[in-house]
Amino acid sequence: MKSIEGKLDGKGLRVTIVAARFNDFIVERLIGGAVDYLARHGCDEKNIDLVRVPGAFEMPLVCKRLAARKNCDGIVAVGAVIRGSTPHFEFVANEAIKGIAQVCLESGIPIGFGLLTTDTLEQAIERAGSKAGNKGAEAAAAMLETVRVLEQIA
Ligand code: INI
Repeated sequence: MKSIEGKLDGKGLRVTIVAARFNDFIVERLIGGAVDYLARHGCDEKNIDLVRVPGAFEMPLVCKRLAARKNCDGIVAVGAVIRGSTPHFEFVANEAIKGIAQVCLESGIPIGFGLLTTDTLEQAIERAGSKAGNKGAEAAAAMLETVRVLEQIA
């Protein structure tokens, strides 16, 4: 059986993190998780750019523009949509999820999906570096692995 796997190796990769400013308190921790993960997996911090956008709704458009420029190997999108304080939670979350998936498929650039969608602030805190891990780091790992898998599938 031939098995193809992507190494979690960020050496030589150029990565852009797209971060929503909404729920900044949570998102800063997701950014920190992503940068820490990338740095610990060989990515030179000089090759990591950070682009801030107002909220999750704006993430797909900015990811689309970044992907079209073709000067990064992968994108990590981080943000937090929290139902408790968001009457239009479903709309914002759904548009962000759909849009990012579409950009990813159309551009062929791997996008690590680090958008938290939670019912409460407490759940968001849990996923932003406390007891349920750090979704920013997980998204960075997924992006790295996907970049390396795609390299092997010509
Ligand atoms: N954006 C978020 O990233 N998270 C949220 O929880 C949120 N809430 O609560 O509404 C949110 N709204 C802003 C939205 O993403 C846009 O920036 C705004 O509608 C302007 O287009």
